[in-house]
Amino acid sequence: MAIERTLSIIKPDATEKNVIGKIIARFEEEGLRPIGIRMQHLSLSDAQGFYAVHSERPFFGELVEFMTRNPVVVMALEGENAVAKNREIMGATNPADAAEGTLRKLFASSIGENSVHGSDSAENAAIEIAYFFRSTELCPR
Ligand code: IDP
Ligand code: MG
Repeated sequence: MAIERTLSIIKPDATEKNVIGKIIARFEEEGLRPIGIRMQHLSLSDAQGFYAVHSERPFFGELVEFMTRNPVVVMALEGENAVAKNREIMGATNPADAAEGTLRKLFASSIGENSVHGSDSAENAAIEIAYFFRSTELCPR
């Protein structure tokens, strides 16, 4: 297994529930280290740009509205197999399908308001990390 990086976002439903610390602690416990972290209230264009790949989907408007409703926490996580590990910790997109103990099972309320984002490949992780962080804002160990 290789040391990878992935982009994590703690979404507005989770910052509203005041569980930022619980989510970050879970990543740390599972061996993922935050190497860049910022709280940010996304603008409409920030959210539209980040989710551009979903722009033709019927839920796009709802998704952008949700993601701009309140601040998020954007994080670059580093660790062994970080992309797959983060997806495993997050659980399935729909919390109804998410495994016990996953972040989405614990905190998410619906398929849309599902508490966390995680990159789906190392290639997309690099693109997504660069969307939110300059290289000088990352502090790898
Ligand atoms: P993922 O976050 O598990 O990778 P994607 O299919 O990439 O899931 O969808 C991106 C985000 O769009 C989801 O996390 C969720 O917030 C939202 N989303 C996905 N499907 C639906 C839906 O059917 N209704 C409303 N929102 C959705
Ligand atoms: Mg996705």
